[in-house]
Amino acid sequence: MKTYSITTLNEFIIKNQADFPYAKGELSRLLSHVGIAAKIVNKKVKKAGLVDILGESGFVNIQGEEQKKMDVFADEVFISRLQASGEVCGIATEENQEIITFDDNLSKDAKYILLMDPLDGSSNIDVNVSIGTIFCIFRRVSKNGNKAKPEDFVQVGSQMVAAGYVLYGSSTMMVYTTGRGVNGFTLDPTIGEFCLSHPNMKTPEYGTIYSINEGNYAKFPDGVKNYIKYCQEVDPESNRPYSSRYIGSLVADFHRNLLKGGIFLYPPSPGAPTGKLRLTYECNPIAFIAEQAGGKASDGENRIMDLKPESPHQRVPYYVGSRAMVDKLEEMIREVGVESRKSEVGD
Ligand code: P6P
Repeated sequence: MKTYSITTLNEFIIKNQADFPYAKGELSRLLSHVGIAAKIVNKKVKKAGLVDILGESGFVNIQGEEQKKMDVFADEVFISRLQASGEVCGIATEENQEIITFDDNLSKDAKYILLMDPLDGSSNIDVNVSIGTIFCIFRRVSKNGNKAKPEDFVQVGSQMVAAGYVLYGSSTMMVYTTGRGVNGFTLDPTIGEFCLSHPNMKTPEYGTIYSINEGNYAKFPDGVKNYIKYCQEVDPESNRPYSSRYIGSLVADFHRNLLKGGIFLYPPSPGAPTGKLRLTYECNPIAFIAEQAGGKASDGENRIMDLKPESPHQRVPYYVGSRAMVDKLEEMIREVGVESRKSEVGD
């Protein structure tokens, strides 16, 4: 009789823990608790359009309870589940200006910290567009047995121990890496488990999708404008036309490009002079996934995971996806740099 052959998230985590000889299970337990929080958030997100919770705050639901914005709800769920894990001593999230430190005895000795955007793109929930949770995990650099310190939350991205995202889309997926490849799990609501559906994910070297909010085109740096024009001509090497695809939800745009090949761009603009996306809990985790899948993530000149954050909420220009596409964009940004230096010296 054919058995129901699935690999659940927890089974996969435990199986792969064996690959880390010195692992004592802390990271495994932490990742499992991220999965539990994702399932709780998913339950609310999937019915957000009904009477319970809308994307906007300030409404009172039929029980007369003060309604929370979905991202506040998601933030509270992840914080409570992660504290219950006892495996993190502190958290930084987009929803909280200050870092959250746990000083209960269990958590104070924990060796990990976590940064996250609990519900990225939540403004899309009212129009039923996919949204996501983005997270990354570091070892603490402050002394165990004390509260987490600010320096724990501004580490260079290359120090990440794990990173991932949850995509609340047509199906709900959790995609993560611990530095040994990328694996994707799809939630089977009939059994309430994330099941391995995309083992060892790799992104195509080239793609024909570019994702950018072209409403800001007039203000983009010249190198980015030149790259968009390049995408709008048929690619001379492959004779392939490009497609512009932009959902306005980072996790959804990135996930599609990860599978099909493509580049996501969020350049500086007058409204966001250093870019809109946050280095620590949006750009770094997605960059870790991208690199582990064979792709690349840059701020236009530098590897994202080499940047030293100044604060947990620092914003940076962000270009991520198929390696050859990010390379081409960087080349066009450099060319403009050279041209503008030439024009300055009057060559
Ligand atoms: P814009 C959502 O608000 C978000 O943070 C990302 O998920 C998304 O990629 C970006 O902002 C969209 O920004 O300016 O194009 O609406």
